Amino acid sequence: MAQFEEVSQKSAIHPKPVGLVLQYGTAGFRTNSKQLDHVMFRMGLLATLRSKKTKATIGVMVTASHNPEEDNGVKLVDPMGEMVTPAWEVYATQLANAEQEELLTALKDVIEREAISMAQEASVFVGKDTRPSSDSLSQAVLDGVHALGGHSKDYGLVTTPQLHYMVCCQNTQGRYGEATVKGYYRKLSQAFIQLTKNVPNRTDDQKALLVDGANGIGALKVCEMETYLKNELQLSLFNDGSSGKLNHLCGADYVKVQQRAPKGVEMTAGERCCSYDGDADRIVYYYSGSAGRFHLLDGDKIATLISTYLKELLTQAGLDLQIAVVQTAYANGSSTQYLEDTMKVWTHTLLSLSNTHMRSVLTSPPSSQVIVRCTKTGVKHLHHAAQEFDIGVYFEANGHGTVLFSKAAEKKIQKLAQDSNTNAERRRAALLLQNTVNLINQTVGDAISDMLLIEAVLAIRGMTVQQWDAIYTDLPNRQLKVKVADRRVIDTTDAERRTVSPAGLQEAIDSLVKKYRQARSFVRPSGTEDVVRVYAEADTQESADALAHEVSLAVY
Ligand code: NG1
Ligand code: ZN
Repeated sequence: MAQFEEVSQKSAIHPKPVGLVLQYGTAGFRTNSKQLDHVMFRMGLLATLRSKKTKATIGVMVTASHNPEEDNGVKLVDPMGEMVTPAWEVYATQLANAEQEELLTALKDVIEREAISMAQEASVFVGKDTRPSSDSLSQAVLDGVHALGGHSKDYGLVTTPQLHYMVCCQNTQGRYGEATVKGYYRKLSQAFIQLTKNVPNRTDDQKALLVDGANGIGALKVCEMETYLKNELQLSLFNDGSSGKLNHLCGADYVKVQQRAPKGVEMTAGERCCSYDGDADRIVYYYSGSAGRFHLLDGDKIATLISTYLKELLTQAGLDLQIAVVQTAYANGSSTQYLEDTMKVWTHTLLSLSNTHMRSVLTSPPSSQVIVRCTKTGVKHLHHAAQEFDIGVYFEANGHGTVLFSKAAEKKIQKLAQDSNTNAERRRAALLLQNTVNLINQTVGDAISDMLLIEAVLAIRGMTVQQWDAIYTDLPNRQLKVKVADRRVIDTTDAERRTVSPAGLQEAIDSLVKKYRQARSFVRPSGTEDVVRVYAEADTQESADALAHEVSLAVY
């Protein structure tokens, strides 16, 4: 067939280094950019097949997120803007690792197994981050799409969540928004302005925010967005990519793991600051406290802030919707405890404090607790778990996350917001909820959208960053990376909180943990780097550091 001839010819321009084996990991393929040309071409092919199979537009994002500038990577985006379904991750790995002469067989194998009609049209959206290698690598993706006769739209430089958003908009015929970067800015900024416009006496200080753009795509895009925000948020941008290297001594991953401020951000005591990662799907906040002490507000603190805000609005609106927070093993023990225990008490307190008028409008008392779930690392797992609830707030501790609303929940909120017979307080809460839904990029974690949401919540609740930080106190913790000969010998269970192999490792960890107070530790092989990650927390920083160190020695 002519189509396959074209694939043969074009694949010769994107040859696979013999013997190279790569894995579709936690977030797609990721390695040194020099090893990825053939993978990109083949992901263009696979995205085209996925599009034919789903009869929908598929996304391909060229990025290696928080990895060093020399690396690159690629991830596929499914029709609703979510991560590609696991079965196709397997195909991705098979296709990427097929030797040059086996490529057509591997491709035909996918076509056959999925019973794909090759006559079906295909459409693929492509985006890339600011890495020097992203230009040629995204071109390789486009070559793959065209080799199989697919249509493509090249969005060029966009954040990962922007590309997810475009795919979702396209496949919902605009119901989610307009599939353009401007449409994205308009939707989010309108929602933000609606949310904050009635907040009384917002001072310039309260509107000010320092942003570390990680020298990446997020810096570029937040600059483009700023005019749409009409001074309702005043951003001071650092690490904007004009001189520094991507993710080098800056960005969300650096700040979270090193627990220190990024290079180049001039912060004064008490100022709110945030850092994006290299493709702007993660965000963390921080500030400098008294005596210059660094305070981090990570994904767990973000999830807590957002879920308590939503819970409060649901109570005020009298909407009985179930709300869950989904975390991973990396969630700080204090955050889990706060959500499981304190939130219950908090909701009861709120109910008993509410005025009689408010209580009388509650059709049924809202469920009193926020449900907390733990999944394996990787947004796809959290996203999936969050879909089971009316409202699912999911965040990895590293700041990667978003909020999902079920269709039924969105409808209830919308109905109440439009009901002119309802009383003013309930309606106000419903309108706030409606604008909150519009502000959130539900397809995937989004640093810009999350930033706007956090800023809106702080403004509405009249909270300072210090008050937010004081909701609970993090247990001191430490994350370490350990290089081992083969990280895959480590196998885990219980949402990665325990190891099942190699034999004896879990017992060794258990006995080390027993030596410390309020301690917890686990290890797991990274899905994005060739390392084993070690996590430890305990009552003091010294204990957390010592435990992490001892556990790393047990991993060797
Ligand atoms: P790995 O390398 O599998 O730990 C890291 C992050 C994940 C996720 C992915 C994708 C940690 C501990 N792990 O995965 O949470 O964000 O990268 O970016 O932060
Ligand atoms: Zn990222």
